Amino acid sequence: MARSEELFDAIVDGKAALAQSLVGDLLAAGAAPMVIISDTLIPAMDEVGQLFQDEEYFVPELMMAGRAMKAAMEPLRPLMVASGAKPAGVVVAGTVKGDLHDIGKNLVLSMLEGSGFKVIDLGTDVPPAKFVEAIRLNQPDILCLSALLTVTMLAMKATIDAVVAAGLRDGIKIMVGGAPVHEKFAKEIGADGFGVTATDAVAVARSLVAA
Ligand code: B12
Repeated sequence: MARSEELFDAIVDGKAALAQSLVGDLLAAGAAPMVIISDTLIPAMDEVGQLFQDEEYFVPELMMAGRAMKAAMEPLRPLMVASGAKPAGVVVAGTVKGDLHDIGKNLVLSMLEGSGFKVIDLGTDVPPAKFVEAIRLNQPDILCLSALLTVTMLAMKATIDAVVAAGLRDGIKIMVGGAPVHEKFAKEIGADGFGVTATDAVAVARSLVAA
């Protein structure tokens, strides 16, 4: 499917209701959820990021585009879950403390769910202690951490340190990602896996469970 220009513009212009109804139209016309995401929604958010960087957009426009992206994802999420195969593992996930960005994290989690993982989403701005508590409670195979701000990358390390201090590190694999995160950093903070995209997240999660 080529990019839907209407949907692209609806996201960039922050029109949540329109974006959601256009997604409904595309689904009704037979478009695959993942194709809508990869061909239109992600490029639209990239465009929003560029406009922000070029100082054509400011925080209110970012917020509106973020809301439109969330609204567009709503009808897609259950479909991605439904297309999943048998359970592949349990994942506890969240955006780390101080960071409110969740669009990429939600995309990663939708892809993981769609690939058969059971996902426990702790949301955004999650303090290390809350991750530790969720690991104790749910005994997941994987802890998945997302960060979009350079400053909150440090909270990834604090989270991993807290998991180690709680004596839970041996029983779990840790995967990190988000735009500013890179492989060298992931290794330095003691993560087991790192990915750039939501598609990577699935491949990395599968390999961590298999290891
Ligand atoms: C939308 C947005 C917002 C929205 C967030 C809405 C929401 N509910 O998420 C709002 C308006 C709230 C916001 C606020 C801020 N933002 Co902002 N935001 C963005 C923007 C435009 C898009 C982010 C996004 O959703 N991208 C689309 C998704 C699909 O991509 P993604 O998040 O990168 O996720 C993908 C990968 O990274 C990966 N991934 C993500 N997590 C994980 C985890 C794992 C394990 C793996 C494997 C992969 C993975 O998979 C995803 C899909 O492929 C970016 C610019 C950009 N182009 O990235 C700036 C950006 C991230 N924001 C930025 C800034 C500075 C801020 C603010 C500080 C602005 C301000 N002055 O107030 C605040 C901070 C608030 C806070 N405490 O978190 C900067 C960060 C700079 C930096 N390096 O630190 C950016 C880069 C903009 C810029 N160019 O300056 N923002």
